[in-house]
Amino acid sequence: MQRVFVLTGAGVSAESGLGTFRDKDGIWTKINLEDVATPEGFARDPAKVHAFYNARRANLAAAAPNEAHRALARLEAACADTAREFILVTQNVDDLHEQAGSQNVIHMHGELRKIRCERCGVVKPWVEDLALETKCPACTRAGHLRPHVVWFGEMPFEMDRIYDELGMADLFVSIGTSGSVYPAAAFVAFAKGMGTRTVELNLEPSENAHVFAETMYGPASIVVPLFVEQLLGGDTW
Ligand code: BV8
Repeated sequence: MQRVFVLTGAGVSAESGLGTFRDKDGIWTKINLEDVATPEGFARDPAKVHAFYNARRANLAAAAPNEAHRALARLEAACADTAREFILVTQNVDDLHEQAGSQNVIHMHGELRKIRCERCGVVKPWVEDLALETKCPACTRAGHLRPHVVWFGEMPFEMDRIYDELGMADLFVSIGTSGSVYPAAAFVAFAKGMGTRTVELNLEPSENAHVFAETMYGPASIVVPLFVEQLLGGDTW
């Protein structure tokens, strides 16, 4: 096995204290995603959207990577040591993978700790609160800054590169995602169609659990290190 492709979702950061979206008490059970995760919602009430992401930025400041994030960083290092390719595509906007040491990461839904100016196009790291009157650090105009995240109805980032990598992978591992948001939810069927080994690691079966050749259920901080140790100790490594 030469090329590993890992997809993660909110479940990988759940034990770090960041909320998931569709579980019981999930984020979308408390706030209407149309109001805070769509361009229309932002146009309608930008202050509400800024408050939503300011609260999540504050949560992230208090969060730390868990054993699942660390196990994925170990897997990436083991690939580098054995001339294997590794890519981590995450739906998450937190930077816990990077904090744990992951390097080759694509944030297909953007990043909570970055902002984008819709007037001048600049993208900048940002950890404080954001408000309508915040001035762009580049063009200095206020009223045009938004979180650098992908809302519903917007095109996820780096899709061409993602499909290239997916087409070349011989192992596809999906971790901590309900398989309910597209196009990420379609990756496993694409990988399976390419003859790739497909593995789901999740707390419970996702919406597309039936597509995976192999599954392991339990908290990510348990099943991800276990899977990585089995992989690195196995005869295909
Ligand atoms: C687009 C923003 C097109 C940042 C998010 C078919 C094809 C293409 C599109 C669509 C389609 N059908 C519908 C669509 C539209 C839409 C969509 O998929 N809607 C869904 C609801 C049906 N998709 C889009 O709009 C996408 N854009 O397709 O554009 C286009 C084409 C041309 C031109 C322009 C546009 C954009 C989708 C991105 C939206 N942005 N986030 C933010 O605020 O975070 S999505 C949001 O959901 C988050 O990013 C989140 O990561 C993502 C997926 O959720 P999960 O990560 O899976 O989280 P969830 O809570 O659902 O599940 C958690 C899982 O973890 C559970 O399974 C649970 O069991 C498990 N778990 C819990 N605890 C643990 C655990 N596992 C392990 N250990 C634990 N401890």
